[in-house]
Amino acid sequence: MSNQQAHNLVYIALGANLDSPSAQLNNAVAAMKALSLDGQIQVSSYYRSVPMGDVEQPDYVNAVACFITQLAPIELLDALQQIELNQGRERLVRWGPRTLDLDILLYNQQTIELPRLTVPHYGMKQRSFVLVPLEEISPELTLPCGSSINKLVNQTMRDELQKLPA
Ligand code: A4P
Ligand code: MG
Repeated sequence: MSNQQAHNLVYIALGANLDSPSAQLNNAVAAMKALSLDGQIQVSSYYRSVPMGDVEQPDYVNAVACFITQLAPIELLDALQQIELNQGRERLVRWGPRTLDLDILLYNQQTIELPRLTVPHYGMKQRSFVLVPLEEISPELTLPCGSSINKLVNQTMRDELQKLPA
């Protein structure tokens, strides 16, 4: 264990668009429970979203999860990448289709700039499929930059997503 405080509140973006995406997210949530200090994990609804970017590919299922962990940031990244690999993730095309993508959105209120890890996640403030589920689980959240989540989310973003039945 590295020199981190024991209770770190983390937010993770989940995305999948191959091989039964909702089942991929269910499996990822189950796997992430092992990273949670108390075995608890809060998960948003699942949302269907149109692919961002120019690659022709199936629609995504996206969600956001939140839990408390003792893992340091790089340990958390390693653990999430292992879960991606366990679920058959292959890195073929940047922004291309994937069985599972797990991105660290927030780690406490820390700003992290490491070769392998940028937190807050660089794209999060532009992405409806991140902001809408994030607001669902943490409507009072403020980002390290000072923006509050409910000011970042607008109706156009909500309209871009289709909430899937639980
Ligand atoms: N990395 C740096 N910071 C982080 C972080 N905060 N969390 C590094 C996770 N990883 C981070 O990621 C590449 C490298 O980013 C990692 O090795 C890690 O060291 P990757 O998962 O291997 O590759 P990627 O996901 O293809 O690239 P990238 O840039 O993360 O893609 P995005 O931004 O995740 O976009 N459309 C919809 N509707 N929904 C989606 O979820 N996702 C993408 C991928 C494209 N279009 C989408 C969606
Ligand atoms: Mg990624």
